[in-house]
Amino acid sequence: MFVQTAIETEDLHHNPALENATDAARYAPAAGGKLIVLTAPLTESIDHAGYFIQMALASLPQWLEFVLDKKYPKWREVEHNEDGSARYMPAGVRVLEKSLLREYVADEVVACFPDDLDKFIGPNTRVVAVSTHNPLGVTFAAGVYTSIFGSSKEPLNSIYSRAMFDKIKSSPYRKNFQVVVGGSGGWQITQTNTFEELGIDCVAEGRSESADTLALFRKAIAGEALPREISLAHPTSRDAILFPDKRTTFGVVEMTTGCGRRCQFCVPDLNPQIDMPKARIMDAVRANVRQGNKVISLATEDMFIWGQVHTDTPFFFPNREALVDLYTEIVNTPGVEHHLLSHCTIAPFVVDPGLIRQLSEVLLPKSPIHLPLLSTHPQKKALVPLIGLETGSVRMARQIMPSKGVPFSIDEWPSLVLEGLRVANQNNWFPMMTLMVGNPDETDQDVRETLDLVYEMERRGLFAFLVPSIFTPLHDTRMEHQRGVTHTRQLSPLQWQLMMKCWKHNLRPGQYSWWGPLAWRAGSLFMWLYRLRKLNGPNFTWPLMMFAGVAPERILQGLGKIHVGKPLVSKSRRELIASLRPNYLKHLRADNGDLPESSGYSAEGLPSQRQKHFVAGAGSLKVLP
Ligand code: B12
Ligand code: SF4
Repeated sequence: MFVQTAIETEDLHHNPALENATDAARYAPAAGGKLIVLTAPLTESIDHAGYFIQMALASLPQWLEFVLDKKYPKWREVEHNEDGSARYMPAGVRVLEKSLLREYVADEVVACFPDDLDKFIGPNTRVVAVSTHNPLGVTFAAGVYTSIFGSSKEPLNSIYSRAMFDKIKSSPYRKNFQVVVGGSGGWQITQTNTFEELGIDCVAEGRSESADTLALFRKAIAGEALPREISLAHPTSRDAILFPDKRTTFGVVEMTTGCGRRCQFCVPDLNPQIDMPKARIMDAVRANVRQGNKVISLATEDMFIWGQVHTDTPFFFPNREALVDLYTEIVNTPGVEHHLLSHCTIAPFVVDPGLIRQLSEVLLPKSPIHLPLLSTHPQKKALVPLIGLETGSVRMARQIMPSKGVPFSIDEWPSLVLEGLRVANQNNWFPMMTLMVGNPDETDQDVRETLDLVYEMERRGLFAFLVPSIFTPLHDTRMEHQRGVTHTRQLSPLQWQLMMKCWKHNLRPGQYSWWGPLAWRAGSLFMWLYRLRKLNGPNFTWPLMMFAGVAPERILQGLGKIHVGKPLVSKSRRELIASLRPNYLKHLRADNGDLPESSGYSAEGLPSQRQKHFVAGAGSLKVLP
């Protein structure tokens, strides 16, 4: 269907902006451009070198771009289809594209990289829709590192996003189209009120499947004024979720929405808890592979709820058979060479270590991540899911994430983390765990307790990449109006120590040579002398000295400069299970052991478990009578 637009194309030829336009802009796209042009920042679209490069782009300031250039000289090289459109795009763009194709013909909609916008924006263009994850870098674990490293507070991702918006804003056809921004980072525009500066007409919050989205685009195409902000409804059923049949960045395919653990600071948890049908996940996997993707990653807040949403069993008791079946089929799909994990939670590692063991067997061979000093896998492969640790303080955990550890009580949080990590490490899972520093109401004692947990991990030889970030109140969350630390200069000595201790801990798997850590530490001392001491203030000094290893930590503690975590006594898995509500015991797998003797459950499992079958291939779970 070609849509008749309210603004006539002739207007454009009188556009004074064209008189001063660059050559590229003066030569309008041959067919007058596309009606709807979709794009995303380059730094969010690249499908290169795995997740970590994008996470670095979200965290490093511009002056450190040379580090990435050196390590990944080709990171900016993207692949195109024959017509110049993008061969891959973030999953958000692809779902929006699929949604629009319900109403518009393929020739009216294009998804392209920012550098190619001039090829597609023309006199016929009525909407430029941008999908973004983190356009201004004001989210957690992003702004913080750029402010530690100084000069510009903006991470690279923000620099590239701004360049994209400038390009759209300066298009000679700008008067004829409206700019709509959506995706999980749209709120950053609203919160910083950068509509004018970035040339944005409307920020749309929510899902593109919704009828509201189609109505919004109709309005934009008709040239009607758009609201500054609009909410788009989230589908409430799995069948209403759309799956792209085009290639996505990193082969991202949605696995679940929502979570259910109700952490106060969490955005995705506000969405309905939905697990996607297996058949549709597999279609999207195969579509990615057909179009040249060798990597697949299932996007989720907690992979362990899949297969257990709205069943008779609470979602926090993972459905082992369903999960193993799904992942087995994905990694065995011809063409899938690698698989990357996204997010999960720690409690399932304690609930069902057998599941972790089985998943390791399936997933490790296809993991692109190698950790030679940590992994016991013959090829030194490792699995690195993202898990929220957030705090080691039970007081703080009760306040901000009371259900994070269900079925266990949040009072057991430190034990749960230590025990979960033990199971994870044993199976070659070395998670990336996020910590929140500077929560509203956080006391020195809370930070000390988090340090105690980090030191205890070290004492037990456990490993996770620890990624501390400064508390960021995200829009619409239950903590939206709370304020914590907003600047690195406001961090207390203990909060700085926690940040630097985490990074010191993270150096462990990188210690391939005697000189590596030495060079890193000498470099950090140099940076401190050169610029960081002025930038981050006096509270940063001793934590940095600790990080650089100028003296043993015990000595720094003796001088009263740092807190060396005290040993923790934690509960074993058996003890944790003994602390569960009796009615939860029936959901535990007896083959993991550790069930209370008084429960009378045998190693064959419980009657209820033996009756539960996963109907493979049907994409649904059935409890047979
Ligand atoms: C996979 C993933 C990643 C991957 C890949 C990202 C990529 N470029 O493809 C990696 C690991 C690289 C990554 C990195 C980061 N991520 Co991330 N990531 C995710 C995850 C798990 C899935 C994203 C996804 O593809 N979802 C599926 C698609 C379909 O959903 P969607 O993008 O939201 O799109 C829907 C709607 O938003 C809407 N929509 C999207 N675009 C548009 C556009 C318009 C115009 C309209 C109308 C609608 C619309 O329609 C779509 C569906 O209908 C989400 C959590 C989640 N479940 O969403 C976190 C999440 C988006 N990430 C988050 C964060 C913080 C980051 C990092 C900053 C972390 C860090 N410090 O390194 C970086 C930033 C990277 C960067 N380049 O700047 C946060 C975002 C918080 C925020 N902005 O408020 C989330 C929500 C995780 C969380 N629990 O908080 N991430
Ligand atoms: S466990 Fe993670 S995804 Fe779930 S509510 Fe908490 S922060 Fe959100």
